[in-house]
Amino acid sequence: MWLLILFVVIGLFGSESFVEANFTTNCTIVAKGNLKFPKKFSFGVATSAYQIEGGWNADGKGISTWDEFTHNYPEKIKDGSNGDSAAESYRLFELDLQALKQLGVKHYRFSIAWTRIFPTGDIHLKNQKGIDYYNMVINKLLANKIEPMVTMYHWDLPVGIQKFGGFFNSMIIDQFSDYAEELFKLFGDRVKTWITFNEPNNICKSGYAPTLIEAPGVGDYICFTNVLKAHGATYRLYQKKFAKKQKGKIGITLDIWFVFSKTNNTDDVARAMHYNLGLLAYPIFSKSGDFPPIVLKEIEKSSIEEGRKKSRLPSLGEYWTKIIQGSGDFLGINYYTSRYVKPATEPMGKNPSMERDINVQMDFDPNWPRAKADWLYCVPQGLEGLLKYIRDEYDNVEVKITENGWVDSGELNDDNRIRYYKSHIQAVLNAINDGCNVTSYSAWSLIDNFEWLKGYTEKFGLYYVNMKSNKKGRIPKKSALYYKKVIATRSVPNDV
Ligand code: PNW
Repeated sequence: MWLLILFVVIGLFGSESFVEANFTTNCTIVAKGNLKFPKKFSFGVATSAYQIEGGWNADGKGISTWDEFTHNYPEKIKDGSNGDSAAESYRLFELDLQALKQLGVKHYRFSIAWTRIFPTGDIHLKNQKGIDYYNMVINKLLANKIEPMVTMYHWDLPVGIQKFGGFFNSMIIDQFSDYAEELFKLFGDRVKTWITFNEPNNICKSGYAPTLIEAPGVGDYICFTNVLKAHGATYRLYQKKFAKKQKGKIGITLDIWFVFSKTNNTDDVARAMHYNLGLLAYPIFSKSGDFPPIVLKEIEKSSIEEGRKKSRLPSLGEYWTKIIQGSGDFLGINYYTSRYVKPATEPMGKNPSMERDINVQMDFDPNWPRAKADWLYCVPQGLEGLLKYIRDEYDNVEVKITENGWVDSGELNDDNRIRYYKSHIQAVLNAINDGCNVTSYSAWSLIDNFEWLKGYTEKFGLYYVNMKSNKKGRIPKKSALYYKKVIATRSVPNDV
């Protein structure tokens, strides 16, 4: 009997069912200024290789950490699934292309699977079939006037590289920049927008880097440092050997929840932003370089108090500070949601950990409508706030929104996704009207795909894909037609 009651309670309040706050009033934002996006503004969509391609061992592809992780630990994925076939974009790119054309996008952000081109990760062994695949993708996009925006690394590390320690070993600096150099040689004549890393935060901190050893407060900082060095080295290499001829732009994509303070305490907001965005953005985009001074100072102090000889987050040093400072032509931003912050009353998280170092409480507003994922609330004013923060803090650097999207169970009649897009695209337009240097927007995602630890239980696509069928047709959801209208009119139609 008690068990039954427990099940009913879990059923009612478990993560699957939740009270949807009022969308029509709380997922909106007021339009300010010009109602049309500038002519040059580029609308597109984004995907990543492991999440859509399938063909996990097709045509000589090597094994990545995600192949290994999902095969060895299916119980860690919500539905026990994996990306072995996913939406089969490796076999069915033509279907993606039709969807892209139907939407009328100006660019397509996709990622290259390192193991498709270099099966072991090392550049001495090249897989021509993998190269052929990405040549085909790039050429077909260009033939249809769709610009390729290429992410070099979206979490699928070759196991051959992981064997050396992956991002814990500074060898990754050469391993990554060697790989990047090959990509410039192979595709740089046609690809003009490169993103080195997608969300180092997730690479270094969470279950999204499944094979990394957990060592919070130490390992994550080593990983950040190596990512920054690999990024900086790659940028310099491009400038030295390719920029003059290829004339492309190189950036990095960072994920960030914007934060508000209920008491309007600007110090709380500034501290949280220096840790959550600044750790990676400040070394690249600030005038002084290196990690934010407040972060360096606070972590050094805690480290000494913990009885260590030196800081868990050492300065990047003169040599690397110089290489990394200014090593971005644009800042890629993945924005999904926001939080309220206030200083913690009790020490947060494990000792040591980044959570303990930041030591702020994160809260949400019960009025914010929640998506199927327990972390995603609709907060469009957070996107506008974030863009203005970047404008003021980082000298109005060029920003490309590289991801933004809403998760549900995959319904075709997805009015809530439309409401989310409508308000967030309006937030971008408001920010542009207020002088923010935002030049492009990529909706996440073109098609339903493998949502990492959530498998196929959470869907972000503008197009529905029946993962069980062999045909895997792409069916436009209502939101795809809405986004098509946004692109065609360069405005924010009032459909919902
Ligand atoms: C991004 N969070 O990851 C990734 O770049 C995509 O591959 C992914 O499918 C998409 O967002 C949706 O999840 C994130 O918890 C994962 O805040 C988690 C968070 C943010 C971004």
